[in-house]
Amino acid sequence: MKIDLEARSQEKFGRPLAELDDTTICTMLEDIVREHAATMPLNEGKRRLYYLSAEFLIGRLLTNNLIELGVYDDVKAQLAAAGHDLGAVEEREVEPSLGNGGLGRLAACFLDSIATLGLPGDGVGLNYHYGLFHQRFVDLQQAAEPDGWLDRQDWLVKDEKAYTVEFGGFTVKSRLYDIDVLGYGRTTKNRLRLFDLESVDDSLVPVNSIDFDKGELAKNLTLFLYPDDSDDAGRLLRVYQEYFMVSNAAQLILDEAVERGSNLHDLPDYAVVQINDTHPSMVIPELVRLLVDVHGFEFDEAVSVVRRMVAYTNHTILAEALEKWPLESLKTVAPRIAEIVVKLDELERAENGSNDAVAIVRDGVVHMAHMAIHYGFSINGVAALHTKILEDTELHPFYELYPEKFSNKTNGITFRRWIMDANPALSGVLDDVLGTDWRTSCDLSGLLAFKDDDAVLARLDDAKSEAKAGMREFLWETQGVRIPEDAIIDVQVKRIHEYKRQQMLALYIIWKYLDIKNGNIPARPLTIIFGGKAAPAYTIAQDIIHLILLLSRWIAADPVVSPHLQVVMIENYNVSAAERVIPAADISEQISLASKEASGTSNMKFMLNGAVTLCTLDGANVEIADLVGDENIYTFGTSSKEVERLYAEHAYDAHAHYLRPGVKLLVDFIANPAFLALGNAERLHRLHDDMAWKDWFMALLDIEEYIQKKEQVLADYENRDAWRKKSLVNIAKAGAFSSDRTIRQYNEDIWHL
Ligand code: GLG
Repeated sequence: MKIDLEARSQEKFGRPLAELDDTTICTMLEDIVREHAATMPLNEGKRRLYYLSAEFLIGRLLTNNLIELGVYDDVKAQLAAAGHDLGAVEEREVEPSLGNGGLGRLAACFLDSIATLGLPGDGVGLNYHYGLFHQRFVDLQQAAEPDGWLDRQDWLVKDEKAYTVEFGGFTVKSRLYDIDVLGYGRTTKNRLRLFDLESVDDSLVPVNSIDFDKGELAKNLTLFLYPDDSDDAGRLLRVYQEYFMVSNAAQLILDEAVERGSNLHDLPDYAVVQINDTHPSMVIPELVRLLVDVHGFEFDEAVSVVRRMVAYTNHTILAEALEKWPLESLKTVAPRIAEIVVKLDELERAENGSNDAVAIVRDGVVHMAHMAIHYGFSINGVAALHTKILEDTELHPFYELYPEKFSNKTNGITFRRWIMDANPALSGVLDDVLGTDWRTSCDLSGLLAFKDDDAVLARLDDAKSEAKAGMREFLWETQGVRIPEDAIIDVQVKRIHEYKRQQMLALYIIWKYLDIKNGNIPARPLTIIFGGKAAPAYTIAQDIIHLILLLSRWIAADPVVSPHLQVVMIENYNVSAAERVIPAADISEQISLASKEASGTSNMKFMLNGAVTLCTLDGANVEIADLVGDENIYTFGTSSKEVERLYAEHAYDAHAHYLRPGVKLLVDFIANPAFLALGNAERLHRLHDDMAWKDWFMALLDIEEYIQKKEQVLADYENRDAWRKKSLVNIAKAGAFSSDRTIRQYNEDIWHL
């Protein structure tokens, strides 16, 4: 593709490029890319993949698309010649708010890889007008505000397809919007299909508040991702949303299959559906419903068709995320779906001998994951350890029934965004050292040959410094925070959740603070960076944010400690912020309680960008540790086997751990009088007591070993030569975590596109 920005500027605005402002240029570039993408044909193939997901955390698209189209450098040069900086232009784009955490970002990386491999496959989800929420910090606490991204975006294109969705008692019409998904170096494309409500009403949402009228269903279904589910109205709204999503998706799938020549009896030859976690699992009864009620299939045949085209990915073993809906709710939302679910349950009981442990409907509750496993042909976990836990414990009865359905697909990340886009300095070094093949092969192992090459190590080090400078600028401009140039950058960015144990890193900060107070001055400053949102209804997670913000302020105000220790919490952490902070990190904090983090994907992004991992042996950390070897990673903590035993035998005694002198000192610091005076006493007491008495995710079990390990990491950092080698090995081994690899595996084992 050829772009002439000067000509475009004259033609559109009658002015030279030099005179346009950044926002205008940004929109102009988006228009150029969107118009070009509109002319690109879709990836073709008899069978098409539909990746159904409640979330697609796609991030800004402009830079990424320019890279995919191979015109990034040219555009940058044309802008520079006219006195503009593409970096500043990129900052004008508003990040779409269609996702939440790892699951949504994984879906986005997958779309990129599916398109890059030229496979025919679309994402299908919802067009949330206010996204999850926009996080602000007010009085050292999280405030959640509507994220009005939609007004200012330029990528959605209206599709002519539209459907009717029938709920119990009322009917709504949908609208479909598409975002073109380009692949690296490809001339064909896929799409992200986002359904919206025709009768949606943005004005239901007050300014600055995410509380809205949950009753007005025909107007509110697509306003927010994961509306507060702490009460019945909120939970019911989620079921309505999910049914709206899958009913539209199922109608689209049948429609397009017929267009491609299917007679629907052969539907599995034309479509395969990947259910991303349980949110879209009602697509199973919905497909059955459409085949039976609209297309005249016998129930048994409809079930047999659906069974051959639906696959399910499990992303967590946390009970709170394995959805269970009251059958009564389904009856309210979609009575016919409730009927079909009951029939599916009866059929399953007849086939498998009515075993309550694997039942779909039990005591009036519908177990969505169970339905997806019985009526899908494939179930996969997202890292080797996670899949093993599914097979051996969490889903063991299912594994006994259907061992052939189970497989592992270790997660991956797209190198286009997480290195080419996010870290141009490092990409440049890799181009020079390895040639540009790595950009498509994602094989970085050639770097290992340069492990003892001073020049290459120095260049990698320069790239790290450049990334750090970019991050410093970003945090200064967005939050007014200054980070010392020589600081070690230690980062934990992810959703705030007790199992991820941000509270344990907070305890380390308290320890370090006291240690410096005691006169142990570190060799160089340490900057600890957090980022992440807490679900508005998740009180303890909010309390953890409060503690972090309080520590940040407290330490910054202490003249003895602040030159050596700094705590920063990124406000409204999102993909754009991740692209700034991950390339700059020296230490990657992956400290979840073993067995609880299914995979993690930030661990892979940090590694790819040369950070060294400090971790428990959880999720994909286990695979990272195997790849890089003991000398290039720091592991600690109770093993997942032992953690499982402690839970099973109710053998973890939080209070006994709290009472250990070194530990009590740290936990009690949370509720020290000065903190109580400066912060929110209720939050601090609650968090303190929770840790002292409950500590469900066993932070106190691992805290001492964690502190020791971290001190070792900091000491080792001072051996600059050895550290640079560790960093190089981490980059070199990261090829295993390219999402291209993951998608090839999905395609070979499950989709067969
Ligand atoms: C989940 C898990 C993560 C996982 C991600 C993608 O908690 O460990 O990496 O999905 O599979 N809810 C999530 O973000």
